[in-house]
Order: sequence, then C-alpha cells, then structure tokens
Amino acid sequence: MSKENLLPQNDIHRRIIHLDMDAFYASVETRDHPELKNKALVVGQDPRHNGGHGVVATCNYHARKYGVHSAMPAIQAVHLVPEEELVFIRPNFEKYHRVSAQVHSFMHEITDLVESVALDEAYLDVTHNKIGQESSVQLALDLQKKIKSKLGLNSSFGVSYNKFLAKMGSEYAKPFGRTVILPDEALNFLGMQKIAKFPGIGPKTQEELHKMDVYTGGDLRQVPVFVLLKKFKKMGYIIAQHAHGIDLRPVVADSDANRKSIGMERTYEPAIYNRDEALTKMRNYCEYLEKELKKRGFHAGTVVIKVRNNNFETVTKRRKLKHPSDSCFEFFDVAKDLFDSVHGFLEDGIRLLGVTVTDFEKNNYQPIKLFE
Ligand code: DCP
Ligand code: MG
Repeated sequence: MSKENLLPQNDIHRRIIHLDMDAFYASVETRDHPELKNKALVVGQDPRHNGGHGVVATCNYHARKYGVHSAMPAIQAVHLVPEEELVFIRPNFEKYHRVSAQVHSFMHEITDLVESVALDEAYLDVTHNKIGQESSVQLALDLQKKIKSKLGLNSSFGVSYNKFLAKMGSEYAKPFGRTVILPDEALNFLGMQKIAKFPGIGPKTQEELHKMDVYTGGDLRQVPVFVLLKKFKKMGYIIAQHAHGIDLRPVVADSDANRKSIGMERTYEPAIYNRDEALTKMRNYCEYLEKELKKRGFHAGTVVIKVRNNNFETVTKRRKLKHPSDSCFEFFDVAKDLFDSVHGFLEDGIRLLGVTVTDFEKNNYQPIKLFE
C-alpha cells in the first residue's frame, strides 16, 4: 500500500492562530519591576536562602543565555549566572491568572473559539471571526500589538491551517515574533525542522528515529507511513500525519459546556506544616468552587484533593459524594477527610494543595423565588 492512502485527507481551509506569551511569569515581573530590566531574572525561590531547595518556574531571556531554563533546580541557576546579575523573584500566581484573563478577553473580542492550553498559550480558530477580518495574519498582529500596548508584554504567534503548524510556528517565532505558514509552504517549513521540535517526539523516539537516519522533518516524510505506524503505534500515525502537514483536530472552545472539572490549587513557599492552616486554605478553595458551580448551575459528584510535599511527592485522593452537590460545606467535609488520610506529608511540609470537583450534572431545580 502506498503511504498516501494510509493518510487522511488534508484540510487546508481553516485559519488557526497559536499565541504564546514570551517568558510569561518573568515578563510580568520585569514589567512590574523595571529596575530588574537588565538582570537575569529567575522566577522561583532563592535557593541561597533556604538550604538549596526549589526549582526554576521560568526565567527571562537574559538568564536563558546562561543556560537557565524552566524546571531546572534553582541552585543550578546560582552556579550558571554571575552573582551581580542574578535575581530571584517569588511567583505570584494570582497576578499571572489576572494577566491571563486580560489576554483572553482580547482574544474573545476576535472569536469565542479560543482553546487555552496553559495560562499563557491558546489556539484561536479565526476562520469565521467577530471582526469580519479576512486576514488571519492581520488579526494576529493586532492581537499581539494590543497585548503589547495595553499590558506591556511580548508574545509570539504562528498562523496556519491547523493547530500543530500554528504551534510549531509560534515556537519558531520566539521571542516577540510571528510565523505564517501557508498551505503550499508547510512541507518546506516542516522539512527543515529538527524532529525534536515535533510534538510527540520525545527523547526516546528521537533516539529510535536517529537510528533510522531520521533527523529532520524532511527525513521523517521519507519514511513510509506503515513503518512509523508499526514502530510507534498510535503515536507513529500522528507523527506521520504531522510530517505531511496534516492535523485535523478542531479548536475546542473553553466554554463551560466543555468543562469537566473545576479546581483550585496553589503552591506554598514557605511550606505549610500546620494542619489547621492547610484546612483553612482548603475551606477557602471550597467556597470558590461553590461560587463557580452556582454561576454555572452545576452540581458536582466527586471531590478530588491533591497534596505535594517538600520532596515533590504528590498524592491525589478522590471520593464520590452521596449526592451531587454545590455546597462548600459538603466539599470541605470530604476534602478534610481525604486530607487526614494522607499520612506523613505535614511533617515534610506541604508545598502544594488543591481541591477539584468533577462529575458534573446540571442542577435542574430552580431556587424558590421569595419575591416576584
Ligand atoms: N512554567 C512552570 N514550569 C514549567 C514550565 C512553565 O511553572 N516547567 C510556567 C512559567 C512560564 C509559564 O508556565 O512563564 C509558561 O510556560 P512556557 O513554557 O510558555 O514558558 P515561558 O512563557 O516562560 O517562555 P517562552 O517564551 O519559551 O514561552
Ligand atoms: Mg510562553
């Protein structure tokens, strides 16, 4: 069988934008502390003040020049960057959520077909948009400009006919750039990319592919589809489609209808060693969950908690409620029970706590109207 008829029919008629904020947390902090502009800024706790603990959440491009990157032990940044240039700043997640919401409000001026992947990253399907603008590139440029002028932040975007190409484009554009990949340019663009840049090709798959003399997207496209399929199963088929510029996944809007859970989690520095303090946090989360559910008219059937200690051990525990509910008291009762069933974490210090509710059903009764 030839490779062509193993692949699905391509769709080149959609217009997709992928936008990703540059060095997101670090850029927000630089904006709010202009005196740090010329420093190597690392978001995370300073390991020199806590016995060498912690990891880098992210860092600015100046710090990246020294080889610092996300998820690296913070102490390594201390070794890499000259002392007089290095600044650690504690993350302020509430602020990042606020900025993210502002970015999203600009996106929703263009379309409601916005699919968030992370706080700082989203896909927009602008094939049909609220502005009535034909040029998806113009829409993306205007969005990027607005984020810069209203929020003082840099972002990068890719525009193409599918999600995977748009995302490859925005990665390629970083920092503060843009990549437009038209249908007849896609194979050229992909051909020159290293396979490590393709989603789904991790270190192990890379190694396997290198053994087959496959280093670039161009090499990858030469490999018959059935070979990739046989070797890498389901993922191989996805990789094969990518090599040919195909990705048929729709942009799925973040609307309430698509939501399968609502949760709240926070990291704590310094860590929490006290049960009452942990429970107070969880009670606050439950109040937030009740508010969110009431807004949407949903009841939740299951409560899930997540606890992480200073050694980065993480447990999640879940329990089904007797009846679906939107009451913070009921959520908290269960969350407290689940929390007490996690042993040994308080002693090590808790650095992350989360409560999520899931298994939604529509709340069908109407509250009684006391006054007409
Ligand atoms: N983040 C984190 N831990 C990671 C990766 C990321 O806490 N391992 C956080 C910090 C980032 C934000 O998520 O600011 C967005 O992640 P990105 O991977 O998009 O990284 P940046 O926006 O920081 O940099 P880039 O310019 O490469 O997008
Ligand atoms: Mg980013």
